[in-house]
Amino acid sequence: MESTRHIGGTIPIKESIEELSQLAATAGAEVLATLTQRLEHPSHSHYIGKGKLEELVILKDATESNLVIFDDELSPNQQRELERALGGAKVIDRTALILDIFASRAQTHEGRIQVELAQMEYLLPRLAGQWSHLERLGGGIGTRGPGESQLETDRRLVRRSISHLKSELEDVRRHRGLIRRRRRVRGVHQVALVGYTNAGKSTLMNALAQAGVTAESKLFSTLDPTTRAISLPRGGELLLTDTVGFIQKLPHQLVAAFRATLEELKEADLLIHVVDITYSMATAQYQTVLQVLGELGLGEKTFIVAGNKADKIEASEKAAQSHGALIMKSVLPSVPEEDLVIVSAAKGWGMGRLLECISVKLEGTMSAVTVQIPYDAGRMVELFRRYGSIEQQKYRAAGTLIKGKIPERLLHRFSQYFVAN
Ligand SMILES: Nc1nc2c(ncn2[C@@H]2O[C@H](COP(=O)(O)OP(=O)(O)OP(=O)(O)O)[C@@H](O)[C@H]2O)c(=O)[nH]1
Ligand SMILES: [Mg+2]
Repeated sequence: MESTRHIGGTIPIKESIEELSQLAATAGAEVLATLTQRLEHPSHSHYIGKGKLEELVILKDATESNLVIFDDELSPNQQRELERALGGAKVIDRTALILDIFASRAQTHEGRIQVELAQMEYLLPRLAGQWSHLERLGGGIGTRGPGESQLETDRRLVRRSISHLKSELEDVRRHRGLIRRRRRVRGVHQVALVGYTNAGKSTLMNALAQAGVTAESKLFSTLDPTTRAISLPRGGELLLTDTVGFIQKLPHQLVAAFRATLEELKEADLLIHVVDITYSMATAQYQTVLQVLGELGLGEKTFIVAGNKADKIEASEKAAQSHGALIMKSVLPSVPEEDLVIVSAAKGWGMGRLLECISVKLEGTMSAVTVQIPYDAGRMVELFRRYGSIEQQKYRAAGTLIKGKIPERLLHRFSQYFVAN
C-alpha cells in the first residue's frame, strides 16, 4: 500500500462529505446520493466493509450512477477492487477529484506543468498496464525493451515524463526567483493572502487592488499566484499576492507541486489569513490552514486575520462590524483582537481598517532610523518615502533629516546617512 499522508483533516464527516459534494459539482458531476461509514480500520480490499459495499452497489444501481467518489485516499488496489465490485462505475478518491479540478483550472504554463506533475506522481503507483495513451508522453513505439512488460514500460515513461516536467518547472522557478530577488533588492514589502478555498481571497485582492483577478463561487478558482502593487494610505507601497486556496486532506502531491505559491508565502513579510466567518466550519477551516502552513514551515509568519463575508450576517456595515467581532471571538478565540479585521470583500467594507492594520504590522517589521540625506541624493528621500514610513522630516543646511522606519532589507542602502537622534 502506498502512503496516504495528507495535510490537514480536522473537519467532521458530515461537513467533509458536503465539501466533497461541492468539489464534485465544481468538477462537473451531479451528486445523486451519499453514503458514510465509520471505520476503525478500512479494509485492504475495498476500503469499506462488506455490508456497506453491498449497500453501495444497490445505491449505485438504483441511482444509475457511473461515478463513485471516496472522501479518503484509496490505495491502487482498493480502487481496482471497488471498480470490479461496482461493475462498470468509475471509482476515484478525493485526491483524484482535486487533481482533476486543478487540471481543468490551470491557466498559466507553470500551473499546467505543476498539475501534470502532481497527476503523474499520483498515477505512478496506480499504473497497472492499462495505459494505452502514454505514447503522448514522449515514449511510444520503439521504447519498449526486449522482454520488458507493458507495465514496466509505462512506469518508465511516467518516470521520464516526471523528470522532464520537473526540469521544465525548474526553469520557470529560476525566472520567478529572479523577479523575487529584484523585488527584495528594491525593498518592497510583500504581503500574501492565504486561506481556505472559497474564503474570498481573490475577491479581497480585487477590493484592495482593483486587480481584476478571477473570483467565483467554485472551489479552487485561483491556482497561480497573482501579484499587484498597492499603495498604503499613510504612504508606502506593497506587493499583494493572491494564492491557491487550502483544503483539508490536501493531496501531498499538490503541496509539493505548488511551490510557486509556497515560495511567495515564504518571501512575504506578512500573511493575511482570509476566513469566511459565516461558514459553520470556520474554526476547522482556520485550523486546517494553520496546520498546512505549519507543515510548510510558515507557522512563524506575522499574520492578520480578515474575517470575511460580513455582509452575510448584517445588512449595514456598522452592525456587521460589531456582530462580526462577536462571531470572531467565539469562532477564533485564540486570535488577538489587534490582529483581527472584519471585512466584506464583496462590498468593500473594512478596507480602510485592513490597510491600517497592514501598515501597523509592516511597521512592526521595520527598523527605526534617523538619517540625513544630502540634497544631491534626493532619490534616497524618495526611496524612504516609498518603502518606509516617515515620522518627521526637517530641512537642514546639510540635507534632509528624516526620522522614521524602513524595511530591514533597505538598511544597508541608508547606512552611510545614519545620524544620532
Ligand atoms: N457575500 C459575500 N460573498 C463573498 C465575499 N467575498 C467573496 N465572496 C464570494 O465567495 C466566493 C469565493 O470567492 P473567491 O474570492 O473566489 O474565493 P477564493 O478564496 O479566492 O477561492 P479559491 O481561489 O477557490 O481558493 C465567490 O462567490 C465570491 O463572490 C463577501 O465579502 N461577501
Ligand atoms: Mg481565488
